[in-house]
Amino acid sequence: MLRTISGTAIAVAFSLMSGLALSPAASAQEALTGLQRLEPQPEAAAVQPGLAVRYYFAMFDFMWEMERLVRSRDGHPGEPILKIDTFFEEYDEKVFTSDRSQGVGALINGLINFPEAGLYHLAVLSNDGIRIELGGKFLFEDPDKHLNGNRLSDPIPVEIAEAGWYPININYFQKKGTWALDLLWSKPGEVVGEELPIVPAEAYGHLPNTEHVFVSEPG
Ligand SMILES: [Ca+2]
Repeated sequence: MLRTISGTAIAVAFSLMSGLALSPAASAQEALTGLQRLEPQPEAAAVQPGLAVRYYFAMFDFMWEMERLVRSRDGHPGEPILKIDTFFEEYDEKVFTSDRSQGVGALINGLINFPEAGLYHLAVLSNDGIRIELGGKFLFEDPDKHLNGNRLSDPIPVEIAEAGWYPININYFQKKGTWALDLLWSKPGEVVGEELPIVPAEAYGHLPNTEHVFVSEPG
C-alpha cells in the first residue's frame, strides 16, 4: 500500500499546522553519493522481513543521551519493525514493537532495497529525535526532543549507483506525548512534490544476527 503524506486527513492537518511541506526547491540540494551496498549481496532467502530493533528505556531529551546509553547497555530486543510508517494522535500508542508509549529509544538496523539505480528522494517525518545513516553515509538528523510534535524533513536527494540492498541504521527516541516516525521516498523519474510515498515493507529486510552498528556523528 502506498500512503502519501497528504493522503491522510491527519497528515494534511499536520502540514497546515506546522507550515512545513515538501518543497520541490529543496531537490536542488546536492545529492548524497558514494553509498555502499551490502557486499556480498545476500541471497533472497536469507533476508528476513523488516528491520531489527533493540529498545532502551529512559526519558531522553537529546539523541546523545540515548547514544550514551546504547554504548553501555545491550538494550531489549524487540520483534522486527516491518516498515517505518506511523502516525498517531493518541497518547497511549506503543512505540513500534515495544511495550511502552513513553521514554522509548529504538536502535533500528537492517537493509533497504533500492530496486533500480538512479536519483531517489527520501524524507523523514519524526517525533521525537532521529538520526539516520544509509549505506555507510550520514543521511539525516533531527536529534532532539520535538517541542511542537511531528516534523517533516525536506526531500533529501540520494544517488544510488547500483540497485540492491543497502545497510540502514536508525537511532530514534520518543520522550512523551504523541510519537511518529515515517520514512518516505520517490524513485528515479518520479515527481518530487508534496506527496512522497511511504517506503513499502518489501523494501526492508534484515539478516539474522547482524551486528548492531552505531550511527556515526554527522559531518
Ligand atoms: Ca513525542
